[in-house]
Order: sequence, then C-alpha cells, then structure tokens
Amino acid sequence: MGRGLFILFEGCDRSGKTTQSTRLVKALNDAGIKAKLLKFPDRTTAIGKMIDGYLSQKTKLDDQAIHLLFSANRWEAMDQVRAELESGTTLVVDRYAFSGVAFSAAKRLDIKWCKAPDVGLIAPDRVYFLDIHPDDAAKRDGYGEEIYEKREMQIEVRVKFFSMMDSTWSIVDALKDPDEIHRQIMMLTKQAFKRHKESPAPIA
Ligand code: DGP
Ligand code: NA
Ligand code: NA
Repeated sequence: MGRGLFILFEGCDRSGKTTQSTRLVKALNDAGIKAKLLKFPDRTTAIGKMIDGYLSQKTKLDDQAIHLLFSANRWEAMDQVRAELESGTTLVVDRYAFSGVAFSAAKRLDIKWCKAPDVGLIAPDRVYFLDIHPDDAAKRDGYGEEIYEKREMQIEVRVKFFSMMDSTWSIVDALKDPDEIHRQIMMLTKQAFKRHKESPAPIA
C-alpha cells in the first residue's frame, strides 16, 4: 500500500471549506479509502488556545507574534502528518501555510518574511481553492465574529491567495450549489489518486 495523499482546502472566510472538507472525508471513507480531516489552526493545543484567544478578540498580539504562532501550530502537527501519510491515510486539511502567508501579507508584512517560518513543512499534493468574493461571504451566517472577517482584509487575502497559485491548485466556485461543489471535488480527487498511482511521488 502506498502513502496517503495530502489534499488541502484553502479560501477566504465563510467559503465553505469546513463543509466540503468534511464531506470529502466521509465520501472517501464510504468508498473504503482511509482518510482523516485535519484543521489549522488546531485550537485544541496550548499554542492553538493562544491563537483562539487572538482570533476571538479576547487577547491582543502583535502581527509578527501571531504569525509565528500559526506557523508553530502547523509544525507541532508535522510528526502526526508524516506518520499518517506514511501509514497510507489520506489527509484532508482545512487551511495550511497558504493561509499563513495570505493573512499576514494582507496586513502588509513582507511576503518573504511571512513564508520563511513555514519552509520545510510537508507540502500538499493538491490544493482546492474555494473561491468566493468577500461581499458574498459577508452574507453568510456568523460572518464578522472573528478578527479577520472584515471586507478590506478579506479582499486583500483573496489577492494574496491568487498570487501563490500554481499547477497543484484548482479553483472551485464556492457560490455553486454545495452538492455540485462536492461532485467537482470528488472528480478532482479521483484524478489526484489516479495520477499518484501512475507516477507515485514521495512525501515532499
Ligand atoms: P478558521 O478556523 O479556518 O475559520 O480560521 C480562523 C481565522 O484564522 C481565519 O480568519 C483565517 C485565519 N488564519 C488561518 N490560518 C492562519 C495563519 O496561518 N495565519 C494567519 N495570520 N491567519 C490565519
Ligand atoms: Na473563519
Ligand atoms: Na483554520
């Protein structure tokens, strides 16, 4: 049995990543494929609790300090990520280092500085970008509760995401019907498995 795939969902806030990543894991499990959902930030760890305090606006942290905490929150999961992938479990991940760069660079932090702490993290095989215009996201339930859910910020974050895309990314229209989005994601995922079977790539 080969390694699992690392499938990443990225997008602006309220783009439906959590819904779609959860559905993908369930569909893979139903098809007999070992798959697990991971979410960053993982708010359950000691570092994650500091991040949660910041996001929910209970505590203040400077932009550089919170940037490094988000990165540390990914690093502290790397042993688990590697072990799962090696054991053949596919990981479906809700946000990762691209969010790390997009959100901090949107605050005008130097992009090279933003990328540095995440260098060496295990790279995703495929990235699904759930694309929604921030004005549409703002109409969704719960929008505006957390620190970054503001129009100017989200517009800038979206621009930063677009600047980082390469051939491993697929853009998915997040305004479409959720069932249709799920079908598109299943198709992309089947292609990813097929491609990996034909030319297996090591964990990178
Ligand atoms: P979520 O739990 O996926 O809704 O993410 C919470 C918020 O944190 C959301 O506005 C996106 C932002 N975020 C996620 N990862 C990072 C990161 O690594 N750095 C920064 N600055 N923000 C992040
Ligand atoms: Na959010
Ligand atoms: Na997250």
